[in-house]
Amino acid sequence: MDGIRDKTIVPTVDIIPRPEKIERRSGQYCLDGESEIYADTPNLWNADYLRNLLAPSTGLPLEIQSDRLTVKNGIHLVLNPGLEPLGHEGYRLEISPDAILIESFGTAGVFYGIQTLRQLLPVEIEERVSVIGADWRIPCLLIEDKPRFSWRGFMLDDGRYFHGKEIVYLTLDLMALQKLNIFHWHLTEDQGWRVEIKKYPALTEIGSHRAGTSKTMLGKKHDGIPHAGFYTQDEIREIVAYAARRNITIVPEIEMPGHSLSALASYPELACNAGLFQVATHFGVFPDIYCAGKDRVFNFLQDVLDEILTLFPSPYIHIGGDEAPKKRWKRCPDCQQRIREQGLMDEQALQGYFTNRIAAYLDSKGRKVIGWNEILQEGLVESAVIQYWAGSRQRLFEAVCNQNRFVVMSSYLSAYLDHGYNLMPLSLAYQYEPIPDELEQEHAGSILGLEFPLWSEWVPDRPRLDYQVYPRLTAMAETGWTSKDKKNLEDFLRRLEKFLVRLHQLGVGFAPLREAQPSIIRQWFGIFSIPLPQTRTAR
Ligand code: TNX
Repeated sequence: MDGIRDKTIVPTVDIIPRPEKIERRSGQYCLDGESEIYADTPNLWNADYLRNLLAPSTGLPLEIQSDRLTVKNGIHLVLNPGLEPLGHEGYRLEISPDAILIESFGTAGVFYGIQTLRQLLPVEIEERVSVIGADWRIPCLLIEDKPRFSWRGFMLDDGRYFHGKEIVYLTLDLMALQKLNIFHWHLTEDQGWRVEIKKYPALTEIGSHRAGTSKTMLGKKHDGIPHAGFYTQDEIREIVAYAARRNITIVPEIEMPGHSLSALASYPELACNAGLFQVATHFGVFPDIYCAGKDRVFNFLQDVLDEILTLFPSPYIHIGGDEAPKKRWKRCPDCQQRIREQGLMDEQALQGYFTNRIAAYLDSKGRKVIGWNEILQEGLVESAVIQYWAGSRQRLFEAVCNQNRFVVMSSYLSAYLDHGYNLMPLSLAYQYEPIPDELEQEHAGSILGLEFPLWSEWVPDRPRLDYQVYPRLTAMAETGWTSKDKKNLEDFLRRLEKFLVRLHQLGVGFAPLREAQPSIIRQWFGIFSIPLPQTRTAR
């Protein structure tokens, strides 16, 4: 029959990220026509999620029951205040021959228990059509699990290329599978503005289009193929809700003061010298940035952020801050006047003023600012979080130790998914340790976690995206969740084999292991090469 497959299914225990504690027991639970789901009221949405996950491939009714006592062969999803020590994301999963119990202190933990249960089932569970003759058996066991870090992030750069909502939804689904909980959404860039702002329609009418794309960093010539796209506010609201159901916070990034040519092309009066700006057609760092001397720039940014705040409930708002050349500010009378008025040392300090003014605004709205490590300057609001990517580690440690600042680690050399596998092979991705050795134990808690950015200069489409991200993100997800002493590369690679079959089943591509783990010679060679611009299909 069309769309139906015959399978013999064998249960194994290969979970990524590796759980804290697994205790195997004898026997098996069998998911069958009798099986029902019970959920307490806070977990009803988890019950729906579970049913949608299991019903298509199993073809089973899996009714959701509200009376726990009458549930047969049940999967129980419940809160248990006694599990507070595991935190709101930790969970307990007990599989016995006649019932499955997933319990947690919070609904997020129950959700993660479901993700673990999913990986205990054969990969055919991911089929979206009914698999005939399957035996949906799960080995009996007890798992107790909790994450190491509270910030387990992935960043998608939608500015350089607009990827579109299909990719975003899939990304959120795959993040959930890997127990990642922060989706950092880089929405504005020199090459494109990707979020509808009602008060400033030109941002998307003009700023979301570019005339073409140059395949070299310096190239002034481009391919003449227009590229465009943005998310409407309605789409964003749906995406944010979809993410929330998967325990994912979306942290939007509105870049400032640099990487902002698309905004200047739309509203040239935001630059130091109003001129004819164009949405960038090549990549790199551009001298034209928001003017720091004109108050209208701050009014504009506050208006934009006001709309962003209504769309994104995230406690954190990312304001970029990286790679802002000071060339224009040096010659701009308004910027120079601001420097004098404020008694600032130089243009570097002017960026500090810029950041602080925006950070104070967001702080007054009850949101925390996060920015790339360049925002770390004198007077930065206390609550601002630093995302470390490059630069002085000493400064970072001082901020942690003297100012009690929180940090998210995304070291350029070890966490960038846009880098080639020669430069960052899978084993290096797996071994990335976000708590630096130099940091005293008492400050380790200041590291909120880690994040893996996918900058997309060379990522124009889905096959390339899959290839860059997988399997490295899977390795990094284990670092975000699993305690350091439980991590083991060999064991991970063994579990990964099954995980890759699951990705394949989900229609997701990945770099084959021989490319993800290149020889030492190729790795050395990689140090001298930049990521290749051409697209390669993953499968
Ligand atoms: C640096 S990381 C950037 C990005 C580029 C990336 C390419 C950071 C804060 N800025 O604008 O896309 O390198 O790897």
